[in-house]
Amino acid sequence: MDLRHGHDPPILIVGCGISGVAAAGKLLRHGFRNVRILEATTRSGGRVKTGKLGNNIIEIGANWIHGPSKENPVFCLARQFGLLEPAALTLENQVKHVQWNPPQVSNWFSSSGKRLKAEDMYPAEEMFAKLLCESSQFKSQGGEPVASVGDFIRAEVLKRTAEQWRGDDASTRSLRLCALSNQLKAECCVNGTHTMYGVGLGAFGLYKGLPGLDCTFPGGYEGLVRNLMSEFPQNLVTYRRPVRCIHWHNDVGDQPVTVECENGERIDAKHVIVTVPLGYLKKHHSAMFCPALPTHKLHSVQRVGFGTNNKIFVDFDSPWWDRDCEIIYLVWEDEEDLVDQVPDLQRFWIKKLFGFTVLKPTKRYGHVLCGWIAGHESEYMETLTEQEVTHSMTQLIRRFTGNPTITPRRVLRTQWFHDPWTCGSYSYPAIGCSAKDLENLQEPLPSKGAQAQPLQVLFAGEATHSHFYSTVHGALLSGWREAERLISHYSAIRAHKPLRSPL
Ligand code: 6YU
Repeated sequence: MDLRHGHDPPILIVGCGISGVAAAGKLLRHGFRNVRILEATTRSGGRVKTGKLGNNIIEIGANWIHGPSKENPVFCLARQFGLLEPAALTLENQVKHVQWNPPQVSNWFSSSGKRLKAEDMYPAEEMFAKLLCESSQFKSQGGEPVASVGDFIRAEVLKRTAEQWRGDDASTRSLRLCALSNQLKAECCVNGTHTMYGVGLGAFGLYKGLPGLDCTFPGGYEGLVRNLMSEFPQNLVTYRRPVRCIHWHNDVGDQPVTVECENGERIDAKHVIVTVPLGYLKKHHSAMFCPALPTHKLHSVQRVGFGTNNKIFVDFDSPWWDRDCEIIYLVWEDEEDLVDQVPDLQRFWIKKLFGFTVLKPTKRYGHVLCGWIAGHESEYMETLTEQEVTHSMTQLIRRFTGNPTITPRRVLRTQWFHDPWTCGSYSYPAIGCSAKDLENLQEPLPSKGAQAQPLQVLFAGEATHSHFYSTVHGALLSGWREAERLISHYSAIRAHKPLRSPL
């Protein structure tokens, strides 16, 4: 696009996560030069955040490329930048259809300190995977039998276990039911929800999985951000510059949008792309937009869910799990009732931790497990001291293994709910939300009614993607989408008349 000097519209991007970086990159590639990112923190990447545990790289935020195959732009870019291991690049890896529950080598332990046989638990795992798959078939068509995925699973489990597990002995049957509660808690982590009883059955199928066996970045996910930003001009991003309020105009006039920062600075722009997380928007929308968001958009901000999923890394001198183990499940023997929430946060928060993934390869990581915990229990965990979390993890592992001597070397937990610029982990389709809500979240301001939409405020970020919400590729595509919206806007204008004023 030929945007002559002085005719280049000032574009501000709020937030330097992957969606902000993607939007800026595309605009720059199309000749826009007057682009600036305002970022609240001291770093780029947002929820793509790589950290260290001792000498090891760990992911504080996003872990995997979900569905690494040719349709996934994160995979394509990572391949292009040379950030992946050969195994992830094979065609075989890219065609595997595994949804988000790849069959993994699992070790199972119970709350009375027993090692459970994986083959005894397999019927529970299989039933759960089938029910999840069925839950995603409703696709917001209305007339769902029950409101939530949790309710659907519970009702079906009651029916199916009565038939399918009739011949099994009572204790195996009871353990399998408890294992189903464990799977519900694991699914809370996948969805970033407090409870699967809050995930809408109609909307659950809006999420689209891509083929390919999930893979990681051996050098850290942040390598993707660094590569994407490598061609950015210096000073494109202003760090430590939180935006307090966006003053926009509910008409089609040509006045600038004024962005007011926390430090009092006011910056005029022709267009503002807002990429702050939905959790942040839920909490701060009333201060952040003047005039306020239109009602339909605000209702969608409130209806789409945004929950918490945290990790607790635990480092050991030696493993207490099998050599080939990829995932460890912890089954509480008093949870036959398909529960995924605890009655008393203070006393029982740790029961929400469903288990651990084993960081591989061992040669690189040593013996490090990553525990997963979602929901209000996870948010409560964030308020405890590191010593308290370490103590609870030690007690938990000793109890489930029956080995009172196991002692972690180091523990590190994430705190996404108390991160003031994120306020949780990622979005999910809550009860009552539909495809229309995701559409509303991506709608620019002023709303469609205006004949010639001036595109004052645009919205990107993972929660605005219609079917890849909650992922890095969804966030990236949403940034490209909003950049393209502006690119086509100017292509259309230029087809009619040359650009005059920068504002
Ligand atoms: C993925 C994965 N993954 C684990 C954990 C987390 C997330 N995700 P950003 O927040 O990045 O950027 C916004 C910026 O705005 C930020 O820098 C702020 O500082 C800034 N800001 C805020 N307020 C501001 C202000 N006022 N002024 C200026 N700046 C401001 N995704 O693909 N693989 O393995 C995981 C995981 C613990 C926390 C993840 C994963 C989610 C991604 O990290 C996330 O979507 C993107 O990074 C967001 O980028 P962004 O640019 O939008 O925002 C039905 C069904 C569904 C099933 N879902 C299946 C998929 C499950 C997802 N799985 C996730 C799992 C893990 C483990």
